[in-house]
Amino acid sequence: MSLEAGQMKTLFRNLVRAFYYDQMMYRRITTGQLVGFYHPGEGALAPGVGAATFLREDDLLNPHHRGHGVGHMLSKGIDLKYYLAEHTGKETGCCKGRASFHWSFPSQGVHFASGYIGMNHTPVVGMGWACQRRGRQQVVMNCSGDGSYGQGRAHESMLFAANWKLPIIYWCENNGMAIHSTAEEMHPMADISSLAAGYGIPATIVDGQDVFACAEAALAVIERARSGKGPSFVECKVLRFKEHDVGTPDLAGYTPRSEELHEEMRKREPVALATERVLAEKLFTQAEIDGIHEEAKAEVAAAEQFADESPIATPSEEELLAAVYAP
Ligand SMILES: Cc1ncc(C[n+]2csc(CCOP(=O)(O)OP(=O)(O)O)c2C)c(N)n1
Repeated sequence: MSLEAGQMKTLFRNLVRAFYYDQMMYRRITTGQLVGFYHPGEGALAPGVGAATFLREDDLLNPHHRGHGVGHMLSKGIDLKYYLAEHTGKETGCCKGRASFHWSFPSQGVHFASGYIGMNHTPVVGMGWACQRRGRQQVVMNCSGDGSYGQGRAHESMLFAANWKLPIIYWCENNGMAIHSTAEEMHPMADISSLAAGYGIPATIVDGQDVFACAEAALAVIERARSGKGPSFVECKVLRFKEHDVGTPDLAGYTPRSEELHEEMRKREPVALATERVLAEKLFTQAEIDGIHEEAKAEVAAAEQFADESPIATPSEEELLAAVYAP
């Protein structure tokens, strides 16, 4: 499905916006200005932007945790200042500053976040079933990493989705790593998408560094899900340029990969690749591209100002205790 000029322009803008959000989050976690931890998204933001830019507002989305879903969520039209406020422990956050990196924007189709890898694969079945029963042609974009497909629930989920022809897109952002373990160590097949064949789910593999390729794949599977043909699987082969996360004390800063390898990977930086393409196709002039960067920086600065000027979250003792479950 080839993209129109307007669609490519929107994707380019969203990718640049995601880039500056990610840079800001990384700066803040390394300077003590973000609650919890951060999984750097640098180099890996194109799949999220491609997956979410052409979703409808009433479609359901599970963002992947890499880059804390910033590319996914802003592309779906979510105002990330409420997410940044959450992540800085402020009362104005999307969960009133109680949830650190866990997002929730139910009115825009983003219902939950979990620290439990692969947990998403279970609720998406119920979400897909609800969408099917409502009959409004909504789809469920279920994004997660290669690591999540080691969970048994991923397989149960695909089985249900295939049997019931649910409108679920299994969107795998495969960076070949899960913390320090390689996908090669954890999966017998090089392509995670080969798992989908066992359930009769059609699968596509795309270059996860190329935001346009990701979006073309997304448009095709969104259309398939909307028209009642059932689930699809898209595997984006993507790169992780940095450590797994920053902020978890026993992991912080460590990566088993060399800096030389990261440098080699950076030759396939997605904003640079997209810039080459939009210039080659004369979609934007260099001056317009510079303007897009300035707008994105200003958007991020305004989000930071909002978060920083918001009051700190102050849950009462009763509220805190009400959230404790003890069997
Ligand atoms: C059930 C569970 N096991 C282990 C972890 C610890 N953990 C956090 S992120 C992660 C790796 C996830 O890898 P992947 O899904 O491939 O995404 P990536 O971080 O590589 O983008 C793991 C194992 C967890 N959060 N939940």
